[in-house]
Parts: sequence; structure tokens; C-alpha cells
Amino acid sequence: MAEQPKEQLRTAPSSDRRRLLRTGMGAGVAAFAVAASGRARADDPSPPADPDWSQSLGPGIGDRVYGNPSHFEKDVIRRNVPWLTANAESSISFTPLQYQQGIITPSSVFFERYHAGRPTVDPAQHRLMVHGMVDRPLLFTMDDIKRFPSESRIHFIECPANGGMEWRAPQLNSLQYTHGMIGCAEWTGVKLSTIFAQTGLKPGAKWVLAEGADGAHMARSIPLDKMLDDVLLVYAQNGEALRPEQGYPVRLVVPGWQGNVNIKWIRRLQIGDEPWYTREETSKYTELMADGKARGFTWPIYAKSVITFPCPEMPAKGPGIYEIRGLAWSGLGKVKQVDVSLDGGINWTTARLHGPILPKALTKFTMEWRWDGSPALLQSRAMDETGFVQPTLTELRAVRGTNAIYNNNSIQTWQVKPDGSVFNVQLA
Ligand SMILES: Nc1nc2c(c(=O)[nH]1)N[C@H]1C(S)=C(S)[C@@H](COP(=O)(O)O)O[C@H]1N2
Ligand SMILES: [Mo]
Repeated sequence: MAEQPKEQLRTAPSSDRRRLLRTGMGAGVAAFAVAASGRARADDPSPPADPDWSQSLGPGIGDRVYGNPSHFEKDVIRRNVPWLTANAESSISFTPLQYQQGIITPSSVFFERYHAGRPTVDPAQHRLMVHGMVDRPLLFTMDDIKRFPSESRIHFIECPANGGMEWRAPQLNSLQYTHGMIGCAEWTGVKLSTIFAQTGLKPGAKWVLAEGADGAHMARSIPLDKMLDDVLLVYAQNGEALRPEQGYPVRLVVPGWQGNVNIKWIRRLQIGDEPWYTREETSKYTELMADGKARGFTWPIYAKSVITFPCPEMPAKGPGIYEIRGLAWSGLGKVKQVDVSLDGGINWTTARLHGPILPKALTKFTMEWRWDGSPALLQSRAMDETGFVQPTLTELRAVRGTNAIYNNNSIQTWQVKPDGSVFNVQLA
């Protein structure tokens, strides 16, 4: 908004200059009142007048309390789609991305995915067993794990079923439900390479089975190369202990790879020379292609982005100046560029990327938008540092068909109507 004439900025997007002149207050104060409330009367009790609460004491510091958001922020919560799963134990809740500011997802609203509910794991009792093609099979306590040299890194975790409901037609008019199976956090833990340096690895070792302690004993075969490259055994999230929802006391974070390999409540790592073909890599998490064959072991999350403002939950409020905001990510590395279209992909403008731009992390983008109130079709398109460009849904369907559930990284279209309301639509 830097090149905006000063006058327009001072009176704010939706101001009415005639109303300003009628207030009789100082010009600067009047402009502020109009900007904040859309109304300005000399007898208005709201600030800059002093309301009661600004002239008395508030509550003092608490004793041993864990803080909560303001109660005015009560809508910022995870939500689930009741018809999506048969029960709450094998289900998913969605991150309220429409409220996320910046790249970090607060731990309290980070999406949750359970195959057998959320176990209560006592860290004092928990053990991680490392065995198979190793020189020294070892059992690690949580104290053992925390003594090793640590790493803190910011990464997203996305379930590949994110957007899976949208393959055939738009289903849910909500950013939270079309894109909320993702979160990005600062994770702290130990590199797997540090753990394997303790156990040693036998020649020929190529695969690692990672298994959870929950009732599902969710287990995935992961190539040893990836494990040694950048995988972390994580015990902390956003500066505090991992949340039970995210796998307390310890989980895998497999940067850039689909959510289900990020095994939570991890209790076992077995080293082998071939994959195990568990239920999660045969019946589940394979992709049924148009020809009826299924492909398996599709690990990385490819370049993807979405506009978070405006969106169905966050409509525009009348013509004026806005900042289109969004998030972009890639499991292959850093986001290099994001383009935004206002006309359904005919014309594109390069958006501004905001730092930090980190590999395999959410990246914020913005673009100034002067909206004249005419209908618009908003889209964003991410490109990552490998040159991978986020596809349209039509392009994706041509390759993958419509049997698919997983890995829908297509360009999202938000239709903005003249009244500012926003709808999830798909272009033919
Ligand atoms: N042990 C175990 N690990 C698990 C799961 C599970 O049900 N059990 N769900 C997986 C799936 S499918 C996803 S998408 C991610 C979600 O991580 P989150 O719940 O921290 O968001 O955890 C993965 N790790
Ligand atoms: Mo998932």
C-alpha cells in the first residue's frame, strides 16, 4: 500500500468523507473513529472516549496458570466434519487457517488426526526400541532422548487427504475444511542420524519401520536415506512439550512428506532391507488411478498454496483497499514464487513473499487488492525452488482421474460476489 496517496490512507478504505466533516471532532480523531467503527458521533462512548473498563483495575497476575486467548477469540477453534468419519476415535479435526496470522500454527489449534484415538502416554514409562539391522539394539527412555544434541526447525505437516473431498466437485464452503489438514510449527528434537549413530547400522540396511504406541500401532516403512537426511525425533512443539494431540511425549517429524509417515507416540524403529507393506501402505495411502491401478509410496507434498483472506469464512466488506493474504508450501524445499489471479487464472500478478522463507515450511504471501465491488475469481499458484508449479484441478484430473483421495495440491478458486461473500468454486 506504500504508493497510496496519504489522504486516502488516513480516511481508511470504507470512509465517507462527508460524514467525517459533519462530526465536528478534530480531523485526525474523526478519521480514526470512522476507520474503526464506520460511525462517528460526538457522544459515541467508544474509544477515544474512556469506557468504564479503562478507568478501573483489571484482574492481577494469576497463580500457576496456563494462558488462554481472549474470550473474544472463541471462534478460533479446530472443527471436524461429522459425516467424514464413522467415529471420533478414527477421525480428523481441521486447523482454522482463516484466522492464522503468519506461518506458525498455534499448538492449541494444530489439526489432529487419530486412527485409534489419542492415548495418554506417561513419559516416565515410555520407551523407544531400535532394533533389526543394527549393531546394538537399544531401548531409549525420554531422558536418554533429551540428552542428545538437539535441533529446532520449522516445518509443516499436511495430511495428504487435505482437499480430498474436492476431487469431483466443491463440497464444503470453507477454507477450514478445504485446506485445514495442515499446520506448521517449530519442532525440537534429535536427528535420527544421531540415534542411528548409537545403534550402528548393518550393511544392506535400506528401510526403517516406524511404529506408534497408540491402539492403531500405526506403522510406516520409510527409506533409510530420508531418515538419515532430515528426519527428527521430536519432543517439543512451539517452545513447549509436544501436545498429546501431536504425539506426546515423542513423535517423528518427516519434513515435507505426507502426514501419515509422521508417526506419533513413537515406540519402535525397526531397520530392514525392504519395505514392510503395512496396512497403511497397501489398503490405505495408496492412490487409485484412472486405469484402476493403485500407486504406492508417494511421499512428498508438492507445491501448494491457498488464499486465506478473503475466503468463505472471511468475506470482503464493501469495495475498497484490501490485502489479499495467503500461505504457500512445498515438501521439496522453499517456495520461490506465488502468483495471484483475480480473474480465474487468465491474468497473474506475482505476490509479495514474506520472510522467513524456510524449506518445507508455510510461507506467507500478500498482494494489495483494490476491489471495486465487481465479481472476482481469486486464485493463487505456488512455484517451489525445484521449479514445480502448482497445477489446476483440470490438469491434475487429467493425470490422476477422479478416483483419487490423496494429494490434491490443485489451485483453489474463491468466487467473490458483489456483496463481498466468498464461495468455494471449481472452474470447468
Ligand atoms: N501413531 C500414530 N501416528 C500418526 C497417526 C496415528 O493415527 N497414529 N496419524 C497420522 C496421520 S494420518 C497424520 S495426517 C499425522 C497428523 O499429525 P497431527 O495429528 O499432529 O496433526 O499424524 C500421523 N501419525
Ligand atoms: Mo493423514
